[in-house]
Amino acid sequence: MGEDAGGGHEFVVVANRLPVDEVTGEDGQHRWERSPGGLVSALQPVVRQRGGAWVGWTGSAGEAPEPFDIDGMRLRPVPLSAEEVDQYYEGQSNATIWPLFHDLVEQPTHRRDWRRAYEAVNRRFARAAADAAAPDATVWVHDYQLLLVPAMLRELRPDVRIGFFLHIPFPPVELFMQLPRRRELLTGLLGADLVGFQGALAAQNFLRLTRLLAGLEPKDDRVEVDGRTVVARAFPISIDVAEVDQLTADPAVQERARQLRTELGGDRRLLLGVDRLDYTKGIEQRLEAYHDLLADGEISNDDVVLVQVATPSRQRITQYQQLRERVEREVGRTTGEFGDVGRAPVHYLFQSFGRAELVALYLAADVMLVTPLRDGMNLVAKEFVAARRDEQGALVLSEFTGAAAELDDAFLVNAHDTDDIKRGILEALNADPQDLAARMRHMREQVRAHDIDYWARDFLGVLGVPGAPPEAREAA
Ligand code: GDG
Repeated sequence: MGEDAGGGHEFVVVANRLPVDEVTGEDGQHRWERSPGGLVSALQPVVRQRGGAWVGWTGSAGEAPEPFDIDGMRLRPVPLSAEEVDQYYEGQSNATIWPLFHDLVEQPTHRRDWRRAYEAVNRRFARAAADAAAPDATVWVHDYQLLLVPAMLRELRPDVRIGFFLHIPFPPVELFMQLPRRRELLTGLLGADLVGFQGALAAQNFLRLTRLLAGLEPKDDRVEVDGRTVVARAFPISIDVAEVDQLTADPAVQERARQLRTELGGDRRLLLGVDRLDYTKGIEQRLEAYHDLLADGEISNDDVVLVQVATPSRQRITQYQQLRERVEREVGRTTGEFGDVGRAPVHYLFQSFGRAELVALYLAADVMLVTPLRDGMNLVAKEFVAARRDEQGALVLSEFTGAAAELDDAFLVNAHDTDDIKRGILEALNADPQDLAARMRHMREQVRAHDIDYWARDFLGVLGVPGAPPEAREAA
């Protein structure tokens, strides 16, 4: 089904990671489990329905396993050596492109050996995609680790239709121009027929760059390259609303939310942050704002408590280790100055939690703090809104997230300005409940009408592939 005689696939997803995690069973046997997450559950029915394949890395260095099937998807692992993990993934992807595309929140490192590894690995992914694709197939490439793949793939397979989606921001031209080999990166993206971004600004930055760096003449949302048309548009990504609904309807999750509130001090208002421990997420500024509110006497440890979940991430990169130290120092400072025995002002959790526990936290919170310095979208903000079927709770949201364009009923703040974060928190804490309910209602309508399935169908529709109908998803 969906495969031609040569074994090619009509639809191929290409992403740095395969949608599986390796788990060890009680019998000591290794097996693969589909990874959780909205992107995987949105794409799985489309891939399955079309007899499609997913090309990506398993997450472990060394030889790659043979292709295998999971949930109706053919997975085609791409190998990465330990050195390539260092240079392509942690180096060029996460220590060069990631900080530069996030407005230089941290200084990017430029290294020739990283660039070389990035190019070699991108070529390997492009070859794997070319091998997987049937004649005239559609290939959907994802994210900043694979910016060169569209052009490399087009060279190998001019017959296929290529979509690319960037999950992180696309920087202003002046920043992009700082990248060594910037021209190749732009040319890489221009190999696609459709380049999708999280927001309109990113798409504009990209189109402007095609003029300034490649001398092209973009018009509206498209640009002609070598007699082809490349469309660049915003497709704001979203969440699996049905999954959140299922969890919030679960009595065990609701009970857990009540329990969390009691344990944290029933009468205290709960402020919540949930982020990967990443310097783009503005965790330090948020903690500083909270500290200053306590120091100014605007809030008191008797009345409020902050829970900050900081999921471990990219721990081998120095800047992430340093961030962790700074965050933990700030937590210690605030606890030391304002804590009481048995009553801490901050609960800092450097751990990863299950989905049910996260949703219980969303349900328990009075104020959700989402204050990145720059973020492509931010799914946590949308998950919080989706979880609040009670129409209670306030969202303090950074203007520098993609989500702010859609969730403008949040308490929007300039996350670079601690005073403005303080203002946002106080406004949220002191807001009239009716005002909060009206804001939450609007935000919920927005998220429910634009979930992850909508996003996938929208992108694939513009690319010329109808997305999976909702029935396909239920049958999955
Ligand atoms: C990139 C872009 C864009 C967090 N802690 C735990 C956990 N999470 C889940 C959240 C949410 C996801 O991880 C994080 O998504 P974000 O969008 O907030 O951030 P990034 O990881 O930076 O994602 C971003 C996104 O791609 C999609 O395009 O929005 O801008 O940077 O779903 O709930 N999940 C579990 N345990 C945890 O401890 N299970």
